[in-house]
Amino acid sequence: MIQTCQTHPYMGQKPGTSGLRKPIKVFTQKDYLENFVQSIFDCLDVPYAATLVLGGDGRFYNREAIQIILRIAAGNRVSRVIVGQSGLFSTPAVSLQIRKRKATGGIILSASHNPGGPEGDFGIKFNTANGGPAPESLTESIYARTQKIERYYTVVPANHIDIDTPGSYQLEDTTIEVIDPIDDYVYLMESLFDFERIHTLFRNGFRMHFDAMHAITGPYAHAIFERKLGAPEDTVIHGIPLADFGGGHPDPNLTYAAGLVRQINRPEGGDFGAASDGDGDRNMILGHGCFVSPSDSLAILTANARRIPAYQEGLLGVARSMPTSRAVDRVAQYLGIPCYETPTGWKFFGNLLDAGRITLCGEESFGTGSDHVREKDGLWAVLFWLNLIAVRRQSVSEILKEHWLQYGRDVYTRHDYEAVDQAGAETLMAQLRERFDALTGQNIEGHKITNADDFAYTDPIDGSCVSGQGIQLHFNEEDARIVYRLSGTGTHGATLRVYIERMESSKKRILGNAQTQLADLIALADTVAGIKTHTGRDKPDVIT
Ligand code: G16
Repeated sequence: MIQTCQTHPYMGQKPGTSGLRKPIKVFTQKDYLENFVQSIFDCLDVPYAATLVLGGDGRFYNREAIQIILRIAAGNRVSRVIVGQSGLFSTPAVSLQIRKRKATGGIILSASHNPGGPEGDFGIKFNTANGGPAPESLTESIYARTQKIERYYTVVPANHIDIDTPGSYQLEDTTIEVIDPIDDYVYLMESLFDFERIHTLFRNGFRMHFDAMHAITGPYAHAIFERKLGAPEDTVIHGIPLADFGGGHPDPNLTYAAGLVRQINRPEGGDFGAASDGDGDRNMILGHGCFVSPSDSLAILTANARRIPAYQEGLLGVARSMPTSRAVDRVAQYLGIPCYETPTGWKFFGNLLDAGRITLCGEESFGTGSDHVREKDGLWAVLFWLNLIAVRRQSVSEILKEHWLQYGRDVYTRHDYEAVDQAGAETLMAQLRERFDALTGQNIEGHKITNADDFAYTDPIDGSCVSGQGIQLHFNEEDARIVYRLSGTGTHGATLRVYIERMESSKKRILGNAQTQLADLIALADTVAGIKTHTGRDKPDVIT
């Protein structure tokens, strides 16, 4: 039944920040998915000895893609494929299964927070045996392979495996095991956090709303918050995963989860709000009348880690991506633990976690995680906050305020200009790069640029280097920074991200609105880079 099919390379199958993401219409072209999957197998040492974990966030084309991948796996005589029931797995749950089963790796079908449905996006990424995203060296090899591919292996006839029923199936030499995608994950969470204490919190009337955004975390959230922790039945909203995410944009931020924000801010709206994204690795944390920026969240979790069962021995170290605010650096310094600054992309945390250099890590893009898996983990972050609230018996806003009063506040914002003209965005970046020397030492509108650079990183474990990871303007005299980057996850044109932060320690100003506090630097970011000129936009699409 194994058949060799001739094929031709597609240009541009280059993974970005997190796997290959393209509009669904690109992915469904003849042999497009087949080429990429075969290229993954061609880069595995011995594909026939492999055990793989396979699942996705349930978006449009997920089920068809699972069947195609199973046939290619069988065509390559892969030993075993573990599939989430109905083809579903959250990204952190895949990471957990790879580690638990000592698998060779896993294939995750998701375009994360990008919209789904027939007009939306699809994505695929490969995770390695540590459970984490493939490093750059491997994604480059997979890409190189896609550019030369001439054949792939599959099985005919195209029999469908019953992925809706847990059990063991055989496709040629390949054993396919369909498993419940939730149980092991819930068990892991129970081992990390004080569920009894959180249960008591809910029993005493604590009100929470979790917005699953019609994406993958719905079933996990019902199981954990409502069934395990005793939260009322309406705690999880938009809890049914839909192929088009209900027409929404499953990105847990103030713009795309605005309904949740309004809900929590109503007089009787509840004490705590949280949301996760398409594949369950991102999180947004809200208190009544307050938003916790992901950068502050990482700093607060770090400062309070010893209050949580899994981290009561303390942390080995922490890491943040470059554009994430420096709030966690201040906590790490106070605790006397190392703090690493990595490029954007969870894959850069993998070596530090594996080497035991860090325990927690996080990014401004709503990602937070720890060494319990090798992916960021949305529900983990929500449970951490719940455990913390239960221990400290304080509201989210009280915890946030106390944190700022102790450490100072890195007032922070990110402005996104989405789907702008690619050439214009690249020109903006190129012109900034050419002017580093001229900008350094300049005083513009009362702000002195102490130095300008393009972030480069050498991995302290394997010595691998990457450069061109984002332009930083440092204003050391006012402890401020502006960062410009082009996103590596968009699928239309370019997305320019501008990150702006300044340390504020004056008690009078510490609680102010970030957009107001940073208005001068926001204007300066445009003056220096010519954002309006190059993008043709006079305001950002998303402000975080
Ligand atoms: C991915 C990566 C993250 C990254 C984020 C945004 O997240 O895993 O590490 O911070 O994209 O990247 P960019 O700024 O390049 O768009 P996800 O949740 O989309 O997989």
